[in-house]
Amino acid sequence: MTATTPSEHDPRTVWLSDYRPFSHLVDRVELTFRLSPLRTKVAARLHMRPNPAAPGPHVLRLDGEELRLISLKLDGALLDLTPDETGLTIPGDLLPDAPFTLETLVEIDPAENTALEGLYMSNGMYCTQCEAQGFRKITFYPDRPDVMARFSVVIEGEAPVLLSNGNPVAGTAGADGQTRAEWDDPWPKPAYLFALVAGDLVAHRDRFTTKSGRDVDLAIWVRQGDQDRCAWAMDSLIRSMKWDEEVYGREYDLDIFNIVAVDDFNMGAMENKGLNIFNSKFVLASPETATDDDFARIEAIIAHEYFHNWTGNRITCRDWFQLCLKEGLTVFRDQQFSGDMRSHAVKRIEDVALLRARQFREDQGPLAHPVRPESFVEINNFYTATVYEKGAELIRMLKVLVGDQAYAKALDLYFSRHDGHAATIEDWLRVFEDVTGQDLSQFKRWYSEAGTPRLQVSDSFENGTYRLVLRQHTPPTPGQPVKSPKVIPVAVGLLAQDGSELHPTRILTLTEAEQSFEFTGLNERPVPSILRGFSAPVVLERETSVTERALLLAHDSDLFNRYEAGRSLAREMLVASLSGRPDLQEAWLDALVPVIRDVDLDPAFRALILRLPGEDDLAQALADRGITPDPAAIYLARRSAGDALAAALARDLPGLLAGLQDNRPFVPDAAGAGRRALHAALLALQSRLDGGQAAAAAFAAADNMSATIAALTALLDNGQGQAELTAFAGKWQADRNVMDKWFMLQIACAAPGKAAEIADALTGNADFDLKNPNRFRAVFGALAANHAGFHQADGACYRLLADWLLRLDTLNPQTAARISTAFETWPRYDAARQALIRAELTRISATPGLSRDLSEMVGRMLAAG
Ligand code: B3K
Ligand code: ZN
Repeated sequence: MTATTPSEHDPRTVWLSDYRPFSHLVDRVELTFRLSPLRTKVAARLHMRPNPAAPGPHVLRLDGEELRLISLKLDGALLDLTPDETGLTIPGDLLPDAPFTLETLVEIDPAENTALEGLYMSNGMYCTQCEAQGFRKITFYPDRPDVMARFSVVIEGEAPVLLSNGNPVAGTAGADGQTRAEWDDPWPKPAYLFALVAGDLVAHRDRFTTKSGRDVDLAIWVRQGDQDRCAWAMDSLIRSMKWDEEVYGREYDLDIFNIVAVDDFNMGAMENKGLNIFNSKFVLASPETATDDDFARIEAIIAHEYFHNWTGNRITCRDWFQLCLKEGLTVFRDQQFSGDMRSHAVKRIEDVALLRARQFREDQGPLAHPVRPESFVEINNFYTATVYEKGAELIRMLKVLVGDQAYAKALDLYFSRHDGHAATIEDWLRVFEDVTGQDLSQFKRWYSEAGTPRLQVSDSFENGTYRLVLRQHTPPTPGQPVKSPKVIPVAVGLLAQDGSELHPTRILTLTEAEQSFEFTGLNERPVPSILRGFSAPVVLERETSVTERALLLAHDSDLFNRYEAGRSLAREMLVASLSGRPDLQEAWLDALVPVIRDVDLDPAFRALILRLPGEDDLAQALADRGITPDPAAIYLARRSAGDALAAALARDLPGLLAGLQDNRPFVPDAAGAGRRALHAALLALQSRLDGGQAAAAAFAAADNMSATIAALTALLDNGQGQAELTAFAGKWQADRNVMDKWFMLQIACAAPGKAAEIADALTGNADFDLKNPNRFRAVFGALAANHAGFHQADGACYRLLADWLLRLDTLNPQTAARISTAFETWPRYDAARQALIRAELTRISATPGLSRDLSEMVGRMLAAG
């Protein structure tokens, strides 16, 4: 019997194997918007013809949801057809077998649109979000990415600023306050890249000249008062444009590039052609309001959306199953960019930490799915860490396997062969095959099989030959009980016992379930450094001694694996103390403390290595060893390790902290960020020793948000900081993005047993706004991330979250579904907690009128039982 997943039984399921080309082609789209909050009129004129590549008969099915159809005309003649819940069908016998024009007039209510998909309003401003299937809430249209058309848009309203994709054609403002603008996008695009913005906005402007001499006007549009917080985003945009020219040979292709900041947004940002729309959190920054992490994230997201102009927009996806084609590649490109702008090693360590925390977690639970899924009920549920982050890892592996030069050639071929088309993973892999002559059919399994491979290693040394035996195994995932061997590039270097490099990095390509590799001519038994740079997204399972890890931590030439040695030492130590095995704390401290004291080592790296494995990570580590995690015990073990580290560094802390004190003006560069990150980590340790004295002083002296948050976090973690919280709120009350931090921190730092109470109280705060996804995430994202807090034994947090997910689902299903992943790890816990979570999931799933989004997620999670 083959395993099934719940979506297979859902009649709404869409299958990759059912893909068919669309019946018609759309050559041009002319849209006219007459804006009004409750009655926006959208007139659409579609110039269409039968698609010669699609077999007839050519019935025309247009998607459309929540639209009031006023009129429908075919080649000028009125048609009397009634739409159904999801669209409009025009029978084949009414359609000419030649080009025709279809005109619709519909009415929509942007002010009532709380789902933030389609055309909606945020603080009086109109904006759109069409990916994945929001355009069907604007007008009747074949809302699928393989239908690419040229769009021209007229906007009529009262707002001073009216924006859409492409280049501006004309704009007028009448004395009566009526405004009108015309936009034309010369590049054919799918509907999901359509965008419109209208509002009372001001621009922060700059210019960019492309390498072939095109002058581009750049503008970041924000609300009055926010224009002095756009400089960093603009600087990041200009660096991204230059980088894409230099590294990928990709130039910008319009005369204008607009970015708009919006407060109410379901995700980070959106790459609409020539008109990127951003969550304001990922645009606005000043040293007073944004932390180093915020600055780095803004830089990365600005780059990501800009890079989509080629990987996503010029070359788009044939269907939504190919989502990783644009997302995995674009994430990989933004990771490369951030590495070039900052430090490659530090960036890699951070990316892998995120991959493990989000993607490995997903891959090991009931929501596991392949990088290219085969079915979905709601596509918005598949904008996941697997599609994005694992998708990027697959590109990174490909690059390692074919080499940098072949990678560059393959990308050039990809851009020239598929420009202007909607492509597939098959197209993507074929360019690599054509360039290298390699057969990538086995590599392709990475796209179709879910789950994180386990890599086991054993070794031997005899007569100067060192032999490594590598074994791979991927545990079953929902719907995929049996896995096959993958192509795994394993980067290995060898160290001598004195820490010097015996053998530089070599790529061992594992293709079988088990394979051995030899290194010959060695004079001593080496210490292997395996999976350097994290060359593949796998779990390395290797029993090794503390001495060996300490040697790698002290000497590995690969900074990632130095970090990895430190991380695994800490993890083993904590797992050992939690499972009653002999205490490894001393050995861990002996290895770690010298690294922290080493002032010649990059502060950013030392900050990362000081970070103890997270509670969720430890829970998974225990579950992997067949031990049921006890959240409260994990919390205590981690705390006591922190106390021990603070004690071991007691004499060094004042000097180290003083050495990192920086009186220069704040610059959000990597060096400054690294120093501040190390300062923050040490300050947290110092607080364990001095009762929060240094942190309170640091809070009072802080002149930038990074320092403020570092000090406040140290205090809250120590059970203090109430006066500081009040002062913070007093100062920032009017700033939504900063106040999100205030909400988030209190819950993230809540002691076990207090999280439900604090989160509940915060939902009663006058500034809690269910309709604002950032605020909802600040509260409930933080609650889910506070491991011991969330898993409070009486289930109070489970109930609280379920209650609020149900409330949010009636307004904004997409965000409700996203945050429901808080429950995805439930099968790891004890029977009592499992029963409590199952009860909440069951309660949600039994609620009448549940959205497709949330019901799919809850159904998949429940199926794990
Ligand atoms: N492509 C968008 C994400 C759209 C999400 C739709 N639920 C942002 C990005 O990945 O760049
Ligand atoms: Zn993207």
